[in-house]
Amino acid sequence: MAAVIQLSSASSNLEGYLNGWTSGYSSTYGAFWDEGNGLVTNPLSTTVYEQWGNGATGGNGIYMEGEFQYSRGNLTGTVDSITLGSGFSQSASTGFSVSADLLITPDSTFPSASQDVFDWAIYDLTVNSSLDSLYDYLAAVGTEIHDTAASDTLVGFGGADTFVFSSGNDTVKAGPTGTYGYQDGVDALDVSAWGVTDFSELLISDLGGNAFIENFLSGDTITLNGISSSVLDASDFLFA
Ligand SMILES: [Ca+2]
Ligand SMILES: [Ca+2]
Repeated sequence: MAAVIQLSSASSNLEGYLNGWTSGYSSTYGAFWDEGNGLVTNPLSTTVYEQWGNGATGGNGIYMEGEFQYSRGNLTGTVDSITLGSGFSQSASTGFSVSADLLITPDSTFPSASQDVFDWAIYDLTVNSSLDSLYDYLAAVGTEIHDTAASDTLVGFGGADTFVFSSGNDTVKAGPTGTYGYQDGVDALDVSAWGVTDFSELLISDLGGNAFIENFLSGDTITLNGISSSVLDASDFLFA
């Protein structure tokens, strides 16, 4: 299992997006929400909440949806989605809202019954206004990162990432501390949407110290920053 990350036009440059989101985010210590109780800042361990959100009104914010309980720093239950965006708002009647810039679908292993990396991610967002522990969580579970049809800048994390390319001239590189570029032997490159069925159909070269992968039929490309093309072989790719 892995967390699934979907970029949008707003987060197409994921490196720039994560830096900008962090600088425009300030924790208001967050709140839980469910339809029956509205917004709750001191959650009860006996209540199942449907949302948790954090951010200053009108600024960058985050909220998650699912069915979860919270007690003494320990979130349990299921989280279905995590959304990062701008224009944060909260309402007792309808819960939280942000522009849906970056959508993360968590894997099913977290949050677990005990305190875990997912809880630290919430803690870091709340106490330090930081995504650092969310990056640690994404490293722990691995990710599937889906690009947009345009040209994107993707960043990975410390675990096994599968970068899924649709089209465009995309780049994979390290972003903020705790994010990573392509890690050979750890990460995978999914070019199945290109319609490429075999390694020999890819044109691979070195360009300015980066590995450069071309689909010469469509003109779609992938640049792996700081990677030598010599390390790439069929085992690094997922084909159609
Ligand atoms: Ca990785
Ligand atoms: Ca793309």
